[in-house]
Amino acid sequence: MDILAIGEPLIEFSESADGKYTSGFGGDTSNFIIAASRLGASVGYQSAVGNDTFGSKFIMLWNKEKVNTKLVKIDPEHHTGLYFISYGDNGHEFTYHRKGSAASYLSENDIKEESFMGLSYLHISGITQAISTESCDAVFKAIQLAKKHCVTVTYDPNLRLKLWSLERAKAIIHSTLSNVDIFLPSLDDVTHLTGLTDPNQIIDFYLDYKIKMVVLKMGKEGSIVATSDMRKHIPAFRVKSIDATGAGDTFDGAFITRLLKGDTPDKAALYANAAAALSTQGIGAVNPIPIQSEVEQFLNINA
Ligand code: KDG
Repeated sequence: MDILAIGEPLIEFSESADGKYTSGFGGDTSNFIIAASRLGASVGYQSAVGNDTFGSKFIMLWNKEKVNTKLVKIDPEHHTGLYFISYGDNGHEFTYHRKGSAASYLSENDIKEESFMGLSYLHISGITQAISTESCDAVFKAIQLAKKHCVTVTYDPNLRLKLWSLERAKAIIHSTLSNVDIFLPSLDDVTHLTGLTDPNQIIDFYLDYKIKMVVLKMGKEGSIVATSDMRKHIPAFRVKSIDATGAGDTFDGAFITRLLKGDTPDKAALYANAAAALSTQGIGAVNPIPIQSEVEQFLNINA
């Protein structure tokens, strides 16, 4: 397995113009791992779902998407989480029904050393740390084992202030960074976390944590890839966007997959910008995630 992600999947209900809701799939780490698989990586997911209809739908989805589910628990006592996406003047807004969900009961005991042997990348997220103290501890244990087995740790803070306070988020996210190799935040998230607005100052701030690579996602402004001796701005692609839900997760999945395939960081970021742009052309998180040939075709025409 190339990449393992740990986190919570959420059944999605997305509002249409007529006020009706369409069901789909979401959950940042699940979106991420599906993107990586669609773009050519060999992937696995560690999570828990309820013994309910929504849990079964996720298992079917991951099987179809070639995501290894060996580490997905079916929890008979807790439900699969869900969320609603509503659209307003400021883009999308999420309403969660996830408290007490199966994935929020993931704990340190679920994280086993053998999962990290022979693995290339571990992808984790601030959302997995925010949903419960048990799953936050599980993330820290996973990072510790990843480090022990020389697995590259990639981290998206995915700051969701409906799940935890800014103070707690700052404390946990910033203490996670000392063991992170590749940090993939959105500009919006790190503006909240640092109080800074200038992308270069934000990058300097995070490179001081001795993170090997910071990849700043700036939506329509593209992305910046930075290491201690390189910094490059990669412009975004212009597309007709409908819904940006999951675009950051698609970017992360595409970026890591391309690094795995041997791309340089700036080439991987160009590819990830394209994949993320394409993922905004449909409603919801998972449906519009592109496959490899769609990204390649788009790059042939637009790059
Ligand atoms: O990045 C998109 C996710 O935020 C969405 O799918 C729902 O996982 C989700 C969350 O916790 O917000």
